[in-house]
Amino acid sequence: MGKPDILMIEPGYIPDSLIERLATSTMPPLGLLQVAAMFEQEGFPVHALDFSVMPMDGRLQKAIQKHDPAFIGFSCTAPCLPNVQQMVREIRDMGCEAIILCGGYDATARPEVYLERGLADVVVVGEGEFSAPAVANQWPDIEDIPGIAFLRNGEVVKTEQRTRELKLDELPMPARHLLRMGDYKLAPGYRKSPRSTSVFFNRGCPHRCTFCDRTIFGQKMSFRSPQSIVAELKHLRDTYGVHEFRFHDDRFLVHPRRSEELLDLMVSSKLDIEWFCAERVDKLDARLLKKMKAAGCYRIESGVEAGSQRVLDLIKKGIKKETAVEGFRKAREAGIGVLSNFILGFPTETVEEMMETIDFSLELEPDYTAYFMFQPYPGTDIAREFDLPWDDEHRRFSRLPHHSYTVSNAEMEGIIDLAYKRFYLHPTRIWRLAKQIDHPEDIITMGMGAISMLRGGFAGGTGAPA
Ligand code: B12
Ligand code: SF4
Repeated sequence: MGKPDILMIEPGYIPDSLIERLATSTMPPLGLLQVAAMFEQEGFPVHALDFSVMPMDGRLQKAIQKHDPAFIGFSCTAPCLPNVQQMVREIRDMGCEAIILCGGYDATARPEVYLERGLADVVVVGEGEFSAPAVANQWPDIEDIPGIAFLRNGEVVKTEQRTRELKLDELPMPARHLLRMGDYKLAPGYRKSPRSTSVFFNRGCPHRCTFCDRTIFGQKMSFRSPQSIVAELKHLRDTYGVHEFRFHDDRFLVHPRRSEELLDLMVSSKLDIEWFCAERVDKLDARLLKKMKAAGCYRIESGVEAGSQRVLDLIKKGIKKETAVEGFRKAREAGIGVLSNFILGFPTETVEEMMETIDFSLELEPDYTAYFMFQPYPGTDIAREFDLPWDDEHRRFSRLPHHSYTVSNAEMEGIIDLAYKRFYLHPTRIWRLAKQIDHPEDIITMGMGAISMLRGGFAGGTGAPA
C-alpha cells in the first residue's frame, strides 16, 4: 500500500478590506512548500491550499473529500490563528480525523496554545524539514522525534530541540508546483512585472532587534551556494516565466564574500532578471551595491523603524539616524531604489516620538515607505521584556490595553493614517507612483487605494525585515 495523502494549508491572513487586499503583495508560502517537498521526497502524495490567495469558499472541504488526507499541516503565523481555528473546526465538523500538524513561527513560539485548544495533534517546533516527515513516517510512535510538541495525558510534552543539521543545498526546491504561481503578485505600483516570486539565499540573522520574531532561524547563519541559487532562478524563469524576484532573506549582504560570489555568478550567467532584497541601512556597502545593481537589483528594503534615537536604542536596532541617511544615499548613488519600513507605537513611545518617525521618513526620501503598527509577537524579546499580551482575535491590530502603550488603539490608527497621507499624498510621490503604472489593472487598484487612504482606511500591517 502506498503512503497516505497529506494536505498542506497556508491559512492566510486576509486583510479586512477589499482595497487592502488588492494593494497587498502575495508570495508563495516557501516554508510550507519546503516541508511539502520533503514529504514528496519521502513518497507521500501532497496537496496544498493557500488561503492568502483564495477565498474560503468550500475549497477546504472539497480538498478533504477528494484526497481524504491522513495528515493535514498548517503553517502558522500569529495573525492567522483565527483562520486556523475556523478551519480546524470545519475539518472536525466534517468528521475528518486526519492528524493535524501545526508548524511555523507562532506554533513554535507557543505550542501549548495550539495543543491545548485542540488545533494540533502535533506541533513541529522550529525548522520542519526533518521533524514533519518523521512524524508522518513514524505515527503514532513519535515520542523520540526531536523538534516536536504534543499532549501526553493532557500535559504538553516538548521533545529535545532539533539542531540545524540540514544543509540548504541538499534540500529539494520548495514544491511550488502544488500551487498556481500565477496567483502571486507584488502590490501594484511596486512591481516591475506581472509575475514575481521569491527565493532564499540564507537562513538566520545575527542581530537582536527586540521587536523582530526570530523564533525559527535564530542567529545561526546557514547559506546556499551561488550555484544552487542561480540554478533555481533559471528554473523559475524558464518554468514559470518569472523575471522578477524577491530575495526573502532577512539580510542579503550578511556574509559579504558569499554575497559577492553570488552576485558575480548572477552577472556572468546573464539571467535577464530583476530582483530586490532586504538589507540593514548600516550594511550598505558602495562596492557591493554597484555589483548588486549590475546583477539586476532595483530595490532594497530596509527597516529604519523609528526616527527617535531613544526608540531605536530601546528596540536595540543598533543604528544611528545618520547611518540611515548615509545608507540611503549610497543606495541611490548606485542607482538602486529604497523602500523603508517604520513601526509606530512601540511600548513607551510617545506621540512626539511617533511624529519624529514620520518626519524622519519624509526626510529620508525613500521611493516607498510602509508604516506598521507595532505588534507584540509572542516569542519576541520585546513582548517578554514588557510582558505584552497578544490578542488572538484581532486580525489587524493586536493591541490590548497595556500600561506601556501611551496612546489608544483608535489614536494609533489615526497616527498611521496621518503617516501614509503625509508621505504619499505629495505631488512628487504621486507622480513617481503614477510613472510606474504599466499594467491596466494597477490604475484601478491604485485609485481604490488612494480613495481608501483619503477616507482614512489604510492603517494596516505589521513587522519589518532587516
Ligand atoms: C516571506 C514573508 C512573508 C511573505 C510571504 C508570506 C508567506 N505565506 O510565506 C508576505 C510578504 C506575503 C508576508 C506577509 C506577512 N507576514 Co511575513 N514573513 C516573511 C519572511 C520574511 C520569510 C518567510 C519564509 O518564507 N521563510 C522561509 C521558510 C523556509 O521558513 P518558514 O516559513 O519559517 O518555514 C519553516 C518553519 O517555520 C516550518 N514550517 C513553516 N510552515 C510549516 C507548516 C507545517 C505543517 C510544518 C510541519 C512546518 C512548517 O518549517 C519550515 C522549513 O524549515 C518571514 C521572516 C523570516 N525570516 O522567516 C516573515 C514573517 C513570517 N512574517 C511575519 C508577519 C507578521 C507577516 C504579516 C502578518 C504581515 C507583515 N507584513 O509582516 C503577513 C502575514 C502573512 C501570513 N499569511 O502569515 C512575521 C511572523 C511573526 C509571527 N510570530 O507571527 C515574520 C516572522 C517576520 C518577523 N520577523 O516578524 N510575509
Ligand atoms: S529587524 Fe532585521 S536586522 Fe533586526 S533582527 Fe530582524 S531581520 Fe535581523
